[in-house]
Amino acid sequence: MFTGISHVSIVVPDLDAAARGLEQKYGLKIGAIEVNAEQGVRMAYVELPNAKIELMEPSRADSPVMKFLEKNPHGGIHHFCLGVDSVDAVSAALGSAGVRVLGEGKKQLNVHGERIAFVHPKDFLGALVELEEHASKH
Ligand code: CMX
Repeated sequence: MFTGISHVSIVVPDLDAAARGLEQKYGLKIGAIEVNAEQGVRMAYVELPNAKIELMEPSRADSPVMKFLEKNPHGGIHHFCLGVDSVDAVSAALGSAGVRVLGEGKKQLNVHGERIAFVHPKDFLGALVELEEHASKH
């Protein structure tokens, strides 16, 4: 069902400044900046050998991550992401166990076109969890 940890996602108020800081202070290489218009985020990844760090800032004023930034003006960890073999199958199994998968089954895609869904934070120990569909972990 779960294929591994894909990434940890941090919402930041200024993506370019965050990327510069991680490069200068930690030597972490930031990949290309991309926009997921549907999710309302401008984003980039740090690729590590076993997982990624995702950096996101709102790409529009009504972005869902704007609410997070209003509560956490300096940014912070927004969610972590588990790889799954099938978003539909895992969502159905979790639903049967009483776990709320957000979005009412509406198809959502990450910036790479992979299926994603989010688990209600109150149903995972207070942490927002993204499910991301891919055959093998990356
Ligand atoms: N951490 C903990 N709790 C959170 C949270 C977070 N990051 N974000 C929201 N919540 C809480 C809310 O406070 C709310 O709690 P209550 O039920 O107690 O009020 C609950 O979770 C549901 O949140 P909501 O905003 O009411 O619900 P929505 O269904 O409208 O949206 C969510 C939920 C989390 C999907 C949305 O707010 C969000 O963050 N969307 C962006 C998702 C994202 O990161 N997309 C990027 C994909 C990048 C890519 O790979 O391309």
